[in-house]
Amino acid sequence: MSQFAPLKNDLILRAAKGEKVERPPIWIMRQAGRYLPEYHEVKGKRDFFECCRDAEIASAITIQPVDHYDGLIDAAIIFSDILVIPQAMGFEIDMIDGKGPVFRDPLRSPEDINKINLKPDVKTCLDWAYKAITLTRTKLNGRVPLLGFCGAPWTLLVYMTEGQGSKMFRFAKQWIYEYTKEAHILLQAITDSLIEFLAQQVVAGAQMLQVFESWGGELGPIEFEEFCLPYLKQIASRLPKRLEELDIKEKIPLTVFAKGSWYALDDLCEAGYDTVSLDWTYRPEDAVKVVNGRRITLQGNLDPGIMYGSNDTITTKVEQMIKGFGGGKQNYIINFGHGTHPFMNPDKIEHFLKECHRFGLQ
Ligand code: 1CP
Repeated sequence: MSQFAPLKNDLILRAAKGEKVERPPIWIMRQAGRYLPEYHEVKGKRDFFECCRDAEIASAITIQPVDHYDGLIDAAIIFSDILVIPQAMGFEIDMIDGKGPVFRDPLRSPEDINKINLKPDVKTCLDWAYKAITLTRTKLNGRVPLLGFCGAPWTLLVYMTEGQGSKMFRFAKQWIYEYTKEAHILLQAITDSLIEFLAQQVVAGAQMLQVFESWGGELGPIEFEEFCLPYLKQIASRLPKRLEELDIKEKIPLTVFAKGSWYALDDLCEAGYDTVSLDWTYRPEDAVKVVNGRRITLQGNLDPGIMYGSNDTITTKVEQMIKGFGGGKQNYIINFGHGTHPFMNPDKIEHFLKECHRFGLQ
């Protein structure tokens, strides 16, 4: 018997598996975070990664949006970051207020690979992440499912080589175009670690998983096929085998979010994922056409910037979106096309969520 309480709301798991649902489930990328005053209260002056590593704090922050929007949100996502895999491989990262993550010693030439650990023991060195998941799932007490996640290999290669977010991707591009062989070695090593990391998150209690390829759109279609897709496919095909080895019996839905890679939607539908998450550059009707009856659930895709519009605008856009995805009673999960921003008004988000419920039930 499971150590956790039975789920009272399993809408998102049913939608991800392609079942008919009474309304489309909703969660929001970066739903825990800086736009919520209670986040700042709990975080205080503590370092970001210190909060992730403290199971009490991480679980409290994870549950904040579920409490704040009581009954309006259908999943929690563990408070952590995609950069914990680079940390496991030996990178030191500072989270700088107002700037984001900065790596102390990014990879600038193939020899630099020797400075990192390509085969970290992610079960041991990220044990804090699993403890946070187990505690959060216990505290959630079955209210909504808990999502785990990771960054995709190319996106993590970008951070490992650039050292931070980028506009020009000078170093990441040098890796793929000049140090191509070594870039593949790195991507493969990251992939191996990610599979174990995702599997251990499930062992700890994660009930659905998302892979964030946030920098996918920096590559053209041909490069996406070489540097993203094969690794995304490996994750989807090897993870279930690893979960089987770990004696996980239930099916764990897997989502891929490749921001900006609109050209890859057809390929992503064949990549082994249950759910494909879309940014706001897709017209929902067009995405549904590309899916063309395949057993894929789409997730997305409201421009988060719409939260800066009036409540009436939000209402109109929610209606358009849900209609565009065919009403949302099957194969659809509502989300933003990317994460919340720190400047957003929590009340606007509440209006968004309520309108999603209203139109989703129609
Ligand atoms: O509710 C949640 O979603 C919280 C969990 C979460 C997730 C899923 C956080 C907390 N980060 C992420 C994923 C993440 N981290 C991604 C993929 C999603 C996306 O594209 O946004 C990426 C690219 C990162 C890297 C990262 N971490 C950035 C972006 C840097 C850049 O390149 O511009 C930033 C700012 C962070 C820090 C971070 N992670 C999470 C939060 C709440 C914050 C802000 C930290 C703070 O100052 O309090």
